[in-house]
Amino acid sequence: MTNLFQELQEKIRNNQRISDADALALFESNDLLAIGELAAEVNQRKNGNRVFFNVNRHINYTNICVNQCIFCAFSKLEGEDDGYTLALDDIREKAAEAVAAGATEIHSVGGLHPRLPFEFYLDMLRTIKAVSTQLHIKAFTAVEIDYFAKISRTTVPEVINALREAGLGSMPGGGAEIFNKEVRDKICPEKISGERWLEVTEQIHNAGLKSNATMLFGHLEKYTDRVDHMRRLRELQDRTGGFQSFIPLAFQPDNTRVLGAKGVGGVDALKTLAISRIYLDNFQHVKAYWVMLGMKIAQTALCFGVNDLDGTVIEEQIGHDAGADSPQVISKNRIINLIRKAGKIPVERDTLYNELEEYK
Ligand code: V47
Ligand code: SF4
Repeated sequence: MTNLFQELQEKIRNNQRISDADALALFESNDLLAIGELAAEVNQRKNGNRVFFNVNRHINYTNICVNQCIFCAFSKLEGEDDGYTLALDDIREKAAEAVAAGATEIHSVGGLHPRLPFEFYLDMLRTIKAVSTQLHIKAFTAVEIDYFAKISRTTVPEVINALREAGLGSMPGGGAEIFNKEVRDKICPEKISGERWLEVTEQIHNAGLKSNATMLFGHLEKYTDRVDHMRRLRELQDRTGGFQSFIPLAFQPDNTRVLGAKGVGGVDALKTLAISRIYLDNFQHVKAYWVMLGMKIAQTALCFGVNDLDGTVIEEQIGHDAGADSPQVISKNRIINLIRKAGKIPVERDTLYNELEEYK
């Protein structure tokens, strides 16, 4: 074991934080197994041998978006072929399908539509809740919240209150991308800044809602940008404690306008997941989102510090439009088997990490 790994192991065993320089040194190391071993130790202390998943369904209500992020193969401009907006009846049907499939969560995000009024989103939440009050709605990101405040000419706290009253339960972690301005200006120039994403997220947490945090990696960013991104999340989490899980999203390059990006290899994916587990000591959960990683890397990640596999998903569009070759849906049994075959104990959770069933 080299000095770096010995030093970091000591820090971890003494419950000390690793520094930005430590995280950068890990990114620059090629010793994937040593990185994985450290991450697995951190995760073992935090979460033992148990791995969470949930039964959920995605509903992407519209792909029409005023932003045109160059990494996004999902969005369309209004009037373009393949642009769509779901009617409330479609949303009701999808929510009913989800209930029939045993889902406990609806995960719903979409484009920033130029003409839909704020009332549409409130109606959407009410429609889903009318199907089943038991369904937890995890919807919208700081990007949408900021947009809703603009289109309804009100404040972020008022938007959050109205959404909550209509049935919003918590929020997913999208829209974070990479906070560094130089990279962000290249990959999503029209999107709110990293600083604004963090500010809105702080308001979301202060209003008592939990959310997740993502990091889009494998495009134009450098290792230093990844460390900077995680540092800002760790600082915010110190202030609010409102993040549930960290989700590194492996960039899918097909049908996007990111020139020269080839996609994320297995080594980089595992390394990034593992380093995030070691660095983000104040996040309880690190999630391997199988849609972007593929099933085999997501399963392998369970030996590299990851303790959550997201869910059954059903009808994912954002990653698949960009060439993700994972399935559209996986069954609960398949997730349970994947976790068992990694030598771990599958635990079905709800969105807020209440345990529903442990599959010994
Ligand atoms: O914000 C867009 C990303 C995100 C691409 O919180 C892409 O539980 C890869 O945030 N390649 C949406 N990624 C997905 C998301 C998410 C997913 C699963 C669980 C949770 C959670 C959140 O997808 C966007 C953007 O960062 N994205 N295009 C692409 N080509
Ligand atoms: Fe619009 Fe989101 Fe796609 Fe950006 S990532 S173009 S904000 S849908």
